[in-house]
Amino acid sequence: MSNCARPIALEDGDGLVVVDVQNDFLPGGSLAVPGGDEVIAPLNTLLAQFGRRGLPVFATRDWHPADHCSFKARGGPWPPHCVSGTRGASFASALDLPCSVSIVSKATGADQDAYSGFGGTDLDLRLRELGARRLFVGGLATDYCVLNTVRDARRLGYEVVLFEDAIRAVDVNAGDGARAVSEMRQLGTIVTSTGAMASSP
Ligand code: VGL
Ligand code: ZN
Repeated sequence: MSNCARPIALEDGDGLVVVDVQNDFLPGGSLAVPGGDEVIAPLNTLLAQFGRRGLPVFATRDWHPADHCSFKARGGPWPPHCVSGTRGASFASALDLPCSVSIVSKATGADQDAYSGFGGTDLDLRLRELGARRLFVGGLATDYCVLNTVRDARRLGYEVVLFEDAIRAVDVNAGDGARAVSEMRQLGTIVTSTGAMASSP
């Protein structure tokens, strides 16, 4: 263990939420997040642990039409990214998602953006149906979709465990990622790393 905190053991009611680990957010992608590929190994560790316990796994994805309002051509802040059905929108092939993964597509309409996995989706309903009360979160990007997903999760009453080794920030402004992590901590999120998981070697 790298810290002195009690190890985290998975329990019934835990759910893993993998946020937007899509090719366009990885190095070489159209909206590449620096070090974005580094989240894959720690997420695979969590995926294996959730798989062994038979606990539910959710994967959110940005799933935009080609004329999405967040794209520069329409006056938005971003280059085109995660256009539905393209390779850039596919989950990273190295990410070990199980066949049973519950996929949550967001910002699917041309005039609607959503950084949160809960925004305009049935994620909350699906989590409740499966009895999830504590969400383990990692993915991309810390300062956009991870932050907004965690804000909504806390507002909706979920416990949240955030894995610092399994997130990376866009950092449009220096420090955005660090500020996002402190806000999430302030909201009552447990901020830890995959090394703190009880079953890790
Ligand atoms: C995201 C910018 C634009 C994200 C999505 O997944 O964090 N960032 N669309
Ligand atoms: Zn987007």
